[in-house]
Amino acid sequence: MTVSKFPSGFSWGVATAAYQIEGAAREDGRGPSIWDTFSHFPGNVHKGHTGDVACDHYHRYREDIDLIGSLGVDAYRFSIAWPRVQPLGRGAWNDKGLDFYDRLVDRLLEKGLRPHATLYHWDLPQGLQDIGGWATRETAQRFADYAEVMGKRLGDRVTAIATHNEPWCTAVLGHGIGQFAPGARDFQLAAQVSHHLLLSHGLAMQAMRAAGVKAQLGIVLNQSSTTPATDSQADRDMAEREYATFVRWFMDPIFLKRYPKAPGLDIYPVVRENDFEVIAQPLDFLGINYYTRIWASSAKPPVPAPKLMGENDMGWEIYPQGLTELLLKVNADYKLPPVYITENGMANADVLEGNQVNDQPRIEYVRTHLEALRAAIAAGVDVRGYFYWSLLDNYEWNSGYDKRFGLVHVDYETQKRTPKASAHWYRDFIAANR
Ligand code: IFM
Repeated sequence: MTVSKFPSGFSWGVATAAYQIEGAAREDGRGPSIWDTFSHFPGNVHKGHTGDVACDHYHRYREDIDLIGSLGVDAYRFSIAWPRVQPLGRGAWNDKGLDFYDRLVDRLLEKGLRPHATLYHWDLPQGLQDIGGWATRETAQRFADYAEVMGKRLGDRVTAIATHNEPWCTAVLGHGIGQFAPGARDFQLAAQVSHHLLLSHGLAMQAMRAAGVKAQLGIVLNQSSTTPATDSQADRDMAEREYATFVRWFMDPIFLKRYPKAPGLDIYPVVRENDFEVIAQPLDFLGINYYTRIWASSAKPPVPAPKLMGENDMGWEIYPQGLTELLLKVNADYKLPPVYITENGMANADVLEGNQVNDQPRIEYVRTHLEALRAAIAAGVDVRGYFYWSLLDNYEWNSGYDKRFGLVHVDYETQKRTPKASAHWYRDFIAANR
């Protein structure tokens, strides 16, 4: 162990999301989401995989929570499937869906685990998509209504509620390049969607505060440090632009009441008077998801990133010091609330051999990122917790089930869970660093 102890009270967790693990897609009154529609459309997802069954967590949540307990963590981050609790995204609520999250939260509390809920991890009710989805402002109000109901229902028992997970993905991957649901390809639309997501975040924060929700309230953003490939003006401009569209695009409205400017950045949404006042609600916490850095090369063909520490099974460069660089930069640029690292993890080409998975690359990934995190904390960034992504191997969106991020291996034929070497390592690391 080369990392010295983390601050007292530091929270250790694992994270998941509803569509990636729950399955039971058509059970107990759950409505369809845009991911059901998207994943069933031929050609959208690797091998045509869908989240219909996933890890069958909806039926196995009790055993899965036991598994979480066995990892020695104190917190669990999960998301609520909006169409499970409100099948059309407006109008009637589904008691069976609401009961599921009640039982999940109660079971976590019984096991001494702090629940961290996320309201939106990409599974918009298809009923809302059919009347415009995130392209319309009205969806922001529907989201605030949903947040208020869930906040009242769970807010006295969960530690934290995040409005959105990674709105950049919803906007850009979902509406700019069509890689994610709903599969639109229009960057002007993606900008407008990002604005409606931010607005929905602000309205949801207001609604939950007005309802007296006791949980910590915040948002989860995916962020990266950015490195220009060379010292050329073109590469430096590109790095500035990429950082602006990835990180500042969401941070500036929330903390500074404006969209960022950067060289060559010329697509902006329509913003109405007072929108930034709504968006810039005070946060109890900021969740940051960090996986890799952005390498900015304007050359054609681009200068490749050096990838000195290799890459993960998604092809993403492993660059732990980017986590330190990022945290120090955002801490200097904004007046941050307490931060949680709400996701960090590695897809690895794991092999199950003799009931064991010896995933040494994942252990090295986590170890080096925790060193980088420790360095940021030592330099003054107020980070309160770390969640490994993910508890289980699961449905990796358009990559289907072939990419494995879990600390726990899942055999999708039998649903057998097998903790990997990294799960044992994480448990020992936490025990040594509490
Ligand atoms: O699996 C995803 C998760 O849903 C959101 N953050 C990144 C993870 C790995 O790609």
